[in-house]
Amino acid sequence: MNRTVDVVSSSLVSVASWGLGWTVATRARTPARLLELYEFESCPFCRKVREALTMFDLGVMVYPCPPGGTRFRPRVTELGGKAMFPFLVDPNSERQMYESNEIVKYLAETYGSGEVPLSLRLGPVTTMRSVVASALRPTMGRLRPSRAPEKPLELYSFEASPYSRIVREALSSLELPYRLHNLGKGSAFRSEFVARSGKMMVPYLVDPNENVEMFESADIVRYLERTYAQ
Ligand SMILES: N[C@@H](CCC(=O)N[C@@H](CS)C(=O)NCC(=O)O)C(=O)O
Repeated sequence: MNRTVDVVSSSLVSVASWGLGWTVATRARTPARLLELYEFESCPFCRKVREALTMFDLGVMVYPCPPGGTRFRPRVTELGGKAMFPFLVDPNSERQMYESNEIVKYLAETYGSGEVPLSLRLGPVTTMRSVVASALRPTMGRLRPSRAPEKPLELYSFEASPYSRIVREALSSLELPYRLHNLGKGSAFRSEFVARSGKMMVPYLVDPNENVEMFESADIVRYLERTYAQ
């Protein structure tokens, strides 16, 4: 896709999503063990959970499960009994769950203030604007054959960042697992990130397999394709 069209349409997704996942609403307590989310980038229900994660300032381990994917989808069926996404695993409480609204409520009650932000509890309205947002980039994040990395990658991002979305789509389509560090506006983790990377800009990819750390979405996507696509 032409780069300008790519960035403009990704920005439109953020607008259509009401900009949710731009700022931290209420900082949650950081779980002792990392939460695990099985999802895919274009899924509107998964987006609601990712928005909540940025709004609660929570990181998560992402296992991408694009339609037709074979790397992590079977694990979801094994654990939960069906291939439906999003699927959250909390190793702290040993809870596992489907249903985006249930997951958001669980996160708010277990790690946050107990309250789900109003914008995420408008029922069908909350869901419909996410469905519309997904329709703006229908072909992005489709499954592509890839080689699995030995160690998971790491991505510094926040949900509404148009440039980060382009990278998340690539990670999703290549089924590359990654630790997602959410750095919404107001995140408690921004200063730590700046100390590591030198400036506050996302996306920022860390690949411990190749000792690579980089900014710039276009460069990151090119790197992922060159290194992992088959
Ligand atoms: N009510 C569920 C709906 C979840 C749902 O329908 N997810 C779709 C993806 S957007 C799904 O899992 N489809 C089956 C598949 O992808 O194989 C929720 O809010 O989590």
